[in-house]
Amino acid sequence: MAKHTIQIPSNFIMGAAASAWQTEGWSGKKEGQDSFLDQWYKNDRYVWHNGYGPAGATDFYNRYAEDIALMKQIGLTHYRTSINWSRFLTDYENVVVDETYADYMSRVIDELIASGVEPMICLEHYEVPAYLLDKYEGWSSKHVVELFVKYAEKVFERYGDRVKHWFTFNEPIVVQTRVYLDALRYPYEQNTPKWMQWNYNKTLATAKCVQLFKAKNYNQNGAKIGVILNPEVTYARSSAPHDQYAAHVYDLFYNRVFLDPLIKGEYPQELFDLMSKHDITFESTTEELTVIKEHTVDYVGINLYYPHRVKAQSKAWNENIPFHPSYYYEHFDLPGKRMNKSRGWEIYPKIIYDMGMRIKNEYNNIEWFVAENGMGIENEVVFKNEEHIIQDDYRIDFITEHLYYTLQAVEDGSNCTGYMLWAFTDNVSPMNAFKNRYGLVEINLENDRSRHLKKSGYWYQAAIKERSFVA
Ligand code: BGP
Repeated sequence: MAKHTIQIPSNFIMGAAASAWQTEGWSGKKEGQDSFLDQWYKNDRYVWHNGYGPAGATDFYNRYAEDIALMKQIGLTHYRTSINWSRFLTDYENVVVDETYADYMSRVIDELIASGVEPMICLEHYEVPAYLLDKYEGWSSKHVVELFVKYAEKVFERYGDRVKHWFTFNEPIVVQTRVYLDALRYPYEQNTPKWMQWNYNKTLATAKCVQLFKAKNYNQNGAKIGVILNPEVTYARSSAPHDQYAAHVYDLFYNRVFLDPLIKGEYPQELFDLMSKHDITFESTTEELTVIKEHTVDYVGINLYYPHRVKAQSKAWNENIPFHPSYYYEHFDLPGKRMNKSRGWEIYPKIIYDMGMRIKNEYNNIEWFVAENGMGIENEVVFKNEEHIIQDDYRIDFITEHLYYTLQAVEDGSNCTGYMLWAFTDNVSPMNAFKNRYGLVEINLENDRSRHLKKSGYWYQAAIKERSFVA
C-alpha cells in the first residue's frame, strides 16, 4: 500500500503515560503506606521477573527532574501519572497528608509545567491503601467511598490551582475482576456480587468527586475531571445470533457497567435484569443513583491495547459454582491473528477507530482521548545498535498504525483530543515487573537505572515536532 504523510492536528495531545506505583519506587515510603499493589507484590513474589519489584521501580521519586527533561526533549505535550493514595496520606481515616510526599508531588507538577508538559493526574491507579483493604475490604465499603472523596478534596486543595486534567480512577474494573471475578489474587474468592459492589462503589466515588470538584469551583480555568476506562473492544466470532448475544452480554458486563453510568448517568436496565436473573445483588440507594445521574464525567481517557473476540459458551454450566459472566461466552482466537508474542496480545489497530466511532454514536460524542496504547516487548536489549540505542522498529510500526486509526476517527467526527503512549519509560508492571518493556525511554537496570531514548523515542520526537508522520 502506498505510504502517505498523516497530519496531526495542531492542538492534538501527543503524550505518554505512567503511574505512581509503577515508577516512583519506595524511597521515603513509611511503614503502613502499602497499597493493594505492594500487598500483592509481597504475597505473590514468585511471579516477579528476575526479582525486580516496586522497591526500586524507575526511581522516579528521586529522578523526576531528569525524566521531565527527557519529556521536554521528546516534546511531549502531556504526561499522565497518578498520585499514590497510599503514600499521599499517613492516616487514611482522618485524611492526614504526608507532607514529604505531597511536596514531592508538588515539585513534579511544577517541573512539568515549567517544562511545557501538561500534567494529567489520576487519583487511583490501583493504589488503594492496603489498610483500607484489610479493615473494610476496600471498595466493598461505602465508608471507603467517603474516604476517597476526602482524599480527593485534599489533593484538589493542594494542586487544583495548577492541574487542569483530573481523573478519579485508572481502569476501575481491573482489580476486582482479578480478585473477585476470576479469583486469581488474594483472597482467591469468586464472588460476583462483591465484584459488582466494587464496580458500583467506584462509580459512585467518581460521581461524588465530580460533584465536589464543581461545587468547590475547581473546574475554573477550564479544568476537567473524568475517568480512565479500559473498554474491551469486542468482536463476535460470527453474525450468528448466539455469538452476537455472547458479545452483547460481554459488552454489558465488562464495558457498559462503567461507560453507561459514568458518561450517561444510568446503568443499562438489561445489565440489571441479567444480574437479578443470576442473583447478583449489591447495595445501592435512590439518593446514590441520583448523584450518579447528575454528576457525569467531563471527558474520558480510554486505554486500548488489543481486541477481545468472543463466541457463545459451548460447555454446560456447572450450576454449583457461583455465577460468572462467562456463563454466556468463551474467548475465541482469530485464526492467523497478528500477535505481540511477549505479552500474548493480539494486534488489531482498528480497535481505536471502532471505539472512537462508538463513543461518537452511542456516548454523545463526549470528549475522549487514547489514555494508553503501547507494546511491551521482552528482552529488547538484543535490538541495540553500535550506539547502544534499542532499534524498536516494531514499536514504531505499532504506534504508526494505532495513531493512524486514532486520527481516522477524528477525521470521521469522533471527539478524540489526543493519544498517549504507554509508557514514557520502561516500568514495573503489576503483572511482570520489568519483563515486558513498554518505554520510549529504556531504563537500564544493569547500569544504575540510566535512561536512554530508544529509536521510538526519536521517532515520537520527530512526529511531535513535525506534527506529522508517514503511514
Ligand atoms: C494497563 C495499566 C498499566 C500498564 C499496562 C500494560 O492496563 O493501566 O498500568 O501496566 O496495562 O500492561 P502490563 O503491565 O500488564 O503488561
